[in-house]
Amino acid sequence: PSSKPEIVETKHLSMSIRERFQMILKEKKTNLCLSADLPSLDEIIELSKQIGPNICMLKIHCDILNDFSMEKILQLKEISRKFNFLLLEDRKFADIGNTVKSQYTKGLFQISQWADLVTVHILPGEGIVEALEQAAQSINEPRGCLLIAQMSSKGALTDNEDYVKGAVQCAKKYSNFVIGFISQSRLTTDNQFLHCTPGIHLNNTGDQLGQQYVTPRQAIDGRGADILIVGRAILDSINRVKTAEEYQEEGYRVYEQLRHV
Ligand code: UP6
Repeated sequence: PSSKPEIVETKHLSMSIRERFQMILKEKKTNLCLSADLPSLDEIIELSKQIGPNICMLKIHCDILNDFSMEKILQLKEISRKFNFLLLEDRKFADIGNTVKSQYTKGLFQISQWADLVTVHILPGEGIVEALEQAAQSINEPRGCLLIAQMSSKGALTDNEDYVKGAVQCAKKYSNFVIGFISQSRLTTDNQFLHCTPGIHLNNTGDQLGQQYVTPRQAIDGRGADILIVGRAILDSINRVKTAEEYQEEGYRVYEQLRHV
């Protein structure tokens, strides 16, 4: 590796994840998160080199990969530093504090070693966030999480006022570690929390398994999204880079208009 990524990395180490996210949004003019739901980490690595300039974040599911290795994931981490995007492991933690602590730091994936951010269900109560924050303190790099307050899928049981209120309360209490939400609506006027919204597609309204899509404009305008999480709309397109550019341009234009950045 050249010395350039090292310089970038040092700069990032002194910033919180929240500060880094805001800086990336403004500097790169993108609020696009690619959901790289592909079976091969090699393919994700190649794609991330091409799409790196267009995204603010890359989201993966490490447990769907057929070629996971720490060596490869650290390579992806290096690419994320070079192209200046965040790495989100969409682990959707959902267990008691003591268990998630191990799931976060141990096992084959050692998620805490490489993921800037992870997704967390609030279902078990705030102990889950407390445990992850505690575990993250053993890593000497900034770490954070996104609380799953609402889901995009049909019939989601998160569609409940008390549930969402609980998520917002928890985010405020642990605001050093919780930098935002996975959401389908604007949950708080406190703009330090980023609203990240999956279920985005310009051409489809859903899939056969309950996924529901809205357009980038509908997500940002109607649903209060700051960050657009886009998977198959890009992955299944004929030219992934060109499609990513389209979602970046459309997404950031609407975001600038509506959030006055
Ligand atoms: N995701 C959702 N909805 C949620 C939370 N997470 O779709 O409420 C995740 C999925 C997938 C991605 O696990 O990785 O976002 C959406 O992919 P798609 O754009 O291909 O539908």
